[in-house]
Amino acid sequence: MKRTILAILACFLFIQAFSQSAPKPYGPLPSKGQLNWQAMGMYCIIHFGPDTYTDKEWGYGDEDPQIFNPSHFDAMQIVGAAKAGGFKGIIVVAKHHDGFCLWPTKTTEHNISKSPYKNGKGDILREYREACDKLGMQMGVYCSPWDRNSALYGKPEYVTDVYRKQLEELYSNYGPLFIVWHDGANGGDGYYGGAKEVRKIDRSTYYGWDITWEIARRLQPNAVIFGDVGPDVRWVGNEEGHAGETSWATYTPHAPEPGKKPGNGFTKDSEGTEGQRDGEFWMPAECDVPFRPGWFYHKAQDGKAKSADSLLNLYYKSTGRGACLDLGLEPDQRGMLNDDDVQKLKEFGNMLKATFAVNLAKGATLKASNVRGGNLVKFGPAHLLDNDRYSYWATDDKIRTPELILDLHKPKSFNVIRLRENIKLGQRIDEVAVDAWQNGKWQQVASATSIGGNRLIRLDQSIKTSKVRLRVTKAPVCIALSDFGLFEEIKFPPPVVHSP
Ligand code: FUL
Repeated sequence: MKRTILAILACFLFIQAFSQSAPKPYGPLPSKGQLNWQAMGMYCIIHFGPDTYTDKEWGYGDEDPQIFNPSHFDAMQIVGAAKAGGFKGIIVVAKHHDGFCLWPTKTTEHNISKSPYKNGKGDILREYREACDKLGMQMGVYCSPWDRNSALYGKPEYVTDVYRKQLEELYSNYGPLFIVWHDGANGGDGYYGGAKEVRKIDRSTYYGWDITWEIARRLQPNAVIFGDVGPDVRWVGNEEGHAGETSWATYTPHAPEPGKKPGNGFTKDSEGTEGQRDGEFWMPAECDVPFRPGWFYHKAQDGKAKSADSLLNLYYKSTGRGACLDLGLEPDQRGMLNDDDVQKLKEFGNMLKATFAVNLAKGATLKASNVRGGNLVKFGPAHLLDNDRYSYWATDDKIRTPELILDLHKPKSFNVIRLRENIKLGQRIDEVAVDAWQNGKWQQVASATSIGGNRLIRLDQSIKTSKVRLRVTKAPVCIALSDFGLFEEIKFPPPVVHSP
């Protein structure tokens, strides 16, 4: 009899442990491509083309292809430097506004096959692809919608016979892409096949974005589509590399003129900085910023690339606010990154690696005020420390503001706190506060809003404590938190440069 009761009890406990259902997802949810993008956190965009040789930022479109002649183009050096910086991928600017295509396209004569590079047999996209594959980096492309070289620009044929065909070539021939990037700069003066005039387009309708995006969906189903209007990743609204202190992953783009459909280059840009809590779409922000002052290389800007420290600062304000950092790299006329740039990238990468190598919360004893269904195996707080973005601590449906105490067993010093939600279940947490046990009582040391896929809180100074408390102070539903981390920033002294 006793045995039967025990067996029933064991059965009951077993069923309870594995039958508790997961929290219902909340709001818009990320796609597979968006999950990959979120986990990347940082990548680079590389501007290299006729502007590199004319010292311009926006080529007029009349540049002679003969000027494009890098003596030492080295995709491995460029992608390798990005990798050493901790970046997970690169976006190749395959065509900028000047219309010059860095791959041998069938859509226009204005392309690399008309340049002296490799006697007209070169293909920069192919070289980047090979380097990315060798180095385990992801690749994306940017093909400027605005084309100041094309005689057809402004007519419907430009979109149907040139631009969309270029996208088809890029999406078909260069392997799997993690992102396709669309810019908002559109229309204005240009060469336009010799017409040399101003051409204005209706930014709301000209590119037929819904149809244009279908090409990416068909040929690159796992790529995210970036633009002012997403639809997968939104522009943050500035080119300084930072998101808002509060930055929601959800967003509804609005046109600046009432009654019109928003388009790239035709949104209320500033709304991208914070997004909206009740935004209609899962569309987190990308923060783009050039490494040097310009997007293209200019000799006069040698030595002016951002320091490792300022990159770190931007990292907290972008990646640390649930966005991705997109850093512009500028190869020079040889087709390589300048030594000073390479060195700064490396320093930044080393700092990140060293800082985030050890989660000081590991090994802590965790006490949660509530665990969903009492089911520690499935929803317990231990999941916060397992480095898995999708295993998580969840609470009962009614519990929206739980607490967690971490006993670190001995005093530890940290100045960065990391929180991540399991975003497969949506962005659920509005606000949190963190307390440290100091002089026999809890002392609030930090607070943050809009948690999402990655939230880093950098404290003004390090704190030494043996006990930490996390309080979720506002959430519309029960929580699904996947990560809690404590880190101590590690900086290296600048390396000694030996002159030859
Ligand atoms: C901008 C462009 O106009 C710049 O030249 C650069 O390509 C940057 C990434 O996007 O809007």
